[in-house]
Amino acid sequence: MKRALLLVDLQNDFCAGGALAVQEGDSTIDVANALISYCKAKGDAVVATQDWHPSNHGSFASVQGTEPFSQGKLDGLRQTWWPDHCVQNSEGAQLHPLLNTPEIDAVIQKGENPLIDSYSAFFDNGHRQKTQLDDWLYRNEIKQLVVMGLATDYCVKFTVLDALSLGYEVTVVTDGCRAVNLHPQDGLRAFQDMSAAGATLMTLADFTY
Ligand code: VGL
Ligand code: ZN
Repeated sequence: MKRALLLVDLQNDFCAGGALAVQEGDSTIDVANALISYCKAKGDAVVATQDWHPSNHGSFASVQGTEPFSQGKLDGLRQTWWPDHCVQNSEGAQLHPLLNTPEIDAVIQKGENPLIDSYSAFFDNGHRQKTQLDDWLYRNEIKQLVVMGLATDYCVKFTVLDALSLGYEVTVVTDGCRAVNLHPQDGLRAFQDMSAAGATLMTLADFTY
């Protein structure tokens, strides 16, 4: 059965010095590069996602005139207001410079609609619109996903939950993920939620040794 490595939002803004830096975000890049080598040698596809917001995105606290990391509602859905991040074509939106990008077969962008946020790489947060990811995987006959990236408690979690509900077999590489942790245990709880929904949790070492 065909498999893809799915690298979630390994972008500058989620790494050190970025607008929405996740603690130890950069440490995921070595894990990603090791998995890229491993997966490519096995014939797997490698897909990366990019959070890709217009500068007027409705999830930005600056757009709403609110404090970053406070909560509100966007298009009827509960929303955390974020610092401006991953603005289309900005440096912060680029994939991390140390990521082995030449090995990436497809880049899927999400979060372009200013009226709704999009944590999952498959759908916006209201499940109103699909990205190109599911179609790309279908065209390439891929039914198994190995997922890692940023951030555990947002884009990784919702990508994995959607993948499971779409019928993919999903493995999450835990040491390739880091969390925002607005609340201290959010990352851990996200792993529990993904596992409870049917994902297999592994580490890089489980793959390579
Ligand atoms: C993300 C918050 C806002 C993520 C994206 O990639 O996990 N988190 N936008
Ligand atoms: Zn975002």
